[in-house]
Amino acid sequence: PGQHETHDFPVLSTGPTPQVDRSTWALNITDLEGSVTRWNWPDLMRAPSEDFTVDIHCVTKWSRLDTTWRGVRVNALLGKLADEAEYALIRCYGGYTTNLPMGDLVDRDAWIAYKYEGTDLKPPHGGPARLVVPHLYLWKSAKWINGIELRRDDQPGFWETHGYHAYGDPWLEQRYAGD
Ligand SMILES: Nc1nc2c(c(=O)[nH]1)N[C@H]1C(S)=C(S)[C@@H](COP(=O)(O)O)O[C@H]1N2
Ligand SMILES: [Mo]
Repeated sequence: PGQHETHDFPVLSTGPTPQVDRSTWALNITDLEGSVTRWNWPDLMRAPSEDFTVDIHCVTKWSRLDTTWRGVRVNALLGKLADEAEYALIRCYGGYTTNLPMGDLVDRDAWIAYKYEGTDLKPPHGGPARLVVPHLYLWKSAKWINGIELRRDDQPGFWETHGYHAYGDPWLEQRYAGD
């Protein structure tokens, strides 16, 4: 509801595009005790990956249908760690953050994507790797992801502290806090 289809792929970033090299790329998973499990690029490449086709919905009212990606399911990375946490705070190169309930990362479709339409994900769209969570507004799909912090509480991220909805279900038009 409230969306229109676009055939472009607009770039929406709050700051400059970080230049992240695969040789130094890392994804740090922090558990409730503060222990960090670090995934580097070869680790990510060894994880089970899959091609997927999804519709994406930006809160600025464009939707793009049938986008094709390749990536690793978040639940394949988190494993049992997910059981102990209620929420996740996602951290990115460049400082962007966003929050999600843990169930949305591990019981629904959510991937760390590194290919888009058959080629390496370009830096403006989040390369080397970004989160893709198609059932929520696209601001939850953090570009240049480098951390998943497991939490007991729901800590608002960047847009969530600037008036956007804590959850962001596009089917319910949860655009802004209070929607
Ligand atoms: N790190 C980071 N991730 C981000 C953003 C950002 O500014 N920084 N913008 C979000 C928003 S508001 C949208 S709509 C999508 C846009 O993704 P795109 O630029 O690939 O279209 O990325 C999301 N992920
Ligand atoms: Mo957005």
